[in-house]
Amino acid sequence: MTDASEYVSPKVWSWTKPSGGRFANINRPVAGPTHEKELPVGRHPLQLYSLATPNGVKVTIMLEELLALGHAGAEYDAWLIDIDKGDQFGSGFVAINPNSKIPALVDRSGPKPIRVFESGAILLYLAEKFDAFLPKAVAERAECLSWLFWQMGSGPFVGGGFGHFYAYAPIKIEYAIDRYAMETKRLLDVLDRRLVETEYVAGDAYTIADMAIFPWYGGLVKGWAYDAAEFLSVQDYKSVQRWADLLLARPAVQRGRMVNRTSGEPSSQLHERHDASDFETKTQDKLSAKT
Ligand SMILES: N[C@@H](CCC(=O)N[C@@H](CS)C(=O)NCC(=O)O)C(=O)O
Repeated sequence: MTDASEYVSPKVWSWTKPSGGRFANINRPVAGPTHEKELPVGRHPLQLYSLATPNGVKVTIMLEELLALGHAGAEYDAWLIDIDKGDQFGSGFVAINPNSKIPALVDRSGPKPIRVFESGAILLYLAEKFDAFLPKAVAERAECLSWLFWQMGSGPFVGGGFGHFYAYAPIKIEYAIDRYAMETKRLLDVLDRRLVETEYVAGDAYTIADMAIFPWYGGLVKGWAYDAAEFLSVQDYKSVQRWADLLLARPAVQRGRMVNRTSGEPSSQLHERHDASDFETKTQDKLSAKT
């Protein structure tokens, strides 16, 4: 591995060697499918292809919240896309998300299937379809969308920046860790100051902005992300902690966090969800007890 201080960039970059680190086997500089693979389709109107990363969990929380509100049309099949194995590069997945990243949703309730990719677009699509978790009044709606897009814009600094260089990169680069730790702490402070003023991110009501922000920043303050709780002094963000506890107390949030989860306590892992009863009968602890 070249020492960071010795690297001199060539005139033209080319893909000559694996980049190393946690995602070396899936990182590549081109788009498009690597292999033919159809996606499975279940019996429900909504088909979700995902994994329980922070971006995936946003959508399963929303779907569980919609079902908890009584929207039967939000019934869904959640299929597992294993990004470490390259499932996101199968032809069927690329056809519904040309960007090859989870989550991706197909709405099959109408005459023609509708594909939706990008977690923020999926939250907005579902909120509009079911008229839920998105304020109608202009000012409140603008606030909700502002925070939703704040998360979408800032997420890569937390995940691709801080998380990557602190936890996954094959070498520790002080400059990169400093830069992204500083930005991640600044973002936590932005959120903390907002949550001193309001109960939920967009105001008095629980909205898709909370669902988008919770898996990322709630995950950071609860110590679920990158083993970085101490490093980032997450106990200092008291209002983010208060808000994360408020969301964690919601049964739909608890269920949403379990769907497509492949790590952690076996009782918290529901690899695929095809029926509401799966939470009772198909978590990994129950499945391995049967074998
Ligand atoms: N902006 C996208 C980001 C999605 C994303 O980064 N997904 C990651 C997992 S959290 C992924 O699928 N990575 C696979 C890859 O990069 O090949 C969204 O919010 O939907």
